[in-house]
Amino acid sequence: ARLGVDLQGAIRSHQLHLNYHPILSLDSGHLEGAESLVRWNHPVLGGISPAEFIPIAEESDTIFDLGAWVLEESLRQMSHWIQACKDLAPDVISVNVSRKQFSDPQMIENFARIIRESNVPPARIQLEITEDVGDIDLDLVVTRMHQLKQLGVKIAIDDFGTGTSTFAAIKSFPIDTVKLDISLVSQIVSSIDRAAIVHSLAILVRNLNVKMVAEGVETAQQIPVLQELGCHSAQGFYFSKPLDAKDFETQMGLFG
Ligand code: G
Ligand code: G
Ligand code: MN
Ligand code: NA
Repeated sequence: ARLGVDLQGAIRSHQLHLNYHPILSLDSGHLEGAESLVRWNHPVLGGISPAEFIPIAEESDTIFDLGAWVLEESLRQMSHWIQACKDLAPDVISVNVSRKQFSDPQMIENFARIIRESNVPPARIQLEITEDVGDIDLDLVVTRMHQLKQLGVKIAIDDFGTGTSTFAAIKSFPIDTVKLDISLVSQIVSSIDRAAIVHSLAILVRNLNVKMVAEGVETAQQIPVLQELGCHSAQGFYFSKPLDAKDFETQMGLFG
């Protein structure tokens, strides 16, 4: 509860910042995207992981304000990169959206305003949502996803292939991208069964004309296997850790 109270203040007093994780073409190395990841530097407790504070924010409506802040800040950064770096900017900024945010009656109104005021072309914005919507009504999520699509943004399914609802998600959601979960990617080299699952998912995804991105690539050996399985985009510690904006600019060569 204490962290929940601190979090409201953290948003107001600039204790939050974003890191960016590069999404790369496995074939050309081209910078296809940047996933923004929130970080909290607590004045007393130090760095707190989003794995810890996002669930706390989700227990109250704090996630609504946090989600709005993350979207605004991601788009402010992306707008800067587009203007300052031109062709060297990432193609897409990918922003995590908590399933709980879908229960916010103002969600679409707020997202529409933030996107409009950002000056980032909506086609260069991707919203990531996990395939399991939990206790949020599936019909509500589907309706809101269609409303988001009408704003012109891309939708990605995060943690794809792990949940209990992989097929429901791919069938019901208007998706552009699936992000293959790290738990599948980590085992494709060692487990024939896992590779077979990824292969099947890849066929399904390709037939639906959906882009597949591998998450959590950690070794060089995984790359040819992913390409063989039909996955041509990836992110992971093998390429880079999530970076703050300055390091992202330097390491991704955004200024040439
Ligand atoms: O970046 P890291 O591995 O510490 O992230 C841990 C978890 O927190 C991941 O599940 C990630 O999706 C989630 N996360 C990170 N940033 C955000 C954010 O801005 N919004 C939401 N909803 N989740 C985030
Ligand atoms: O749930 P989501 O996919 O949004 O989680 C993103 C988190 O996954 C990021 O916080 C990032 O730190 C973590 N991540 C990204 N690539 C790797 C990787 O190669 N290995 C591990 N262990 N974690 C990763
Ligand atoms: Mn994600
Ligand atoms: Na994931």
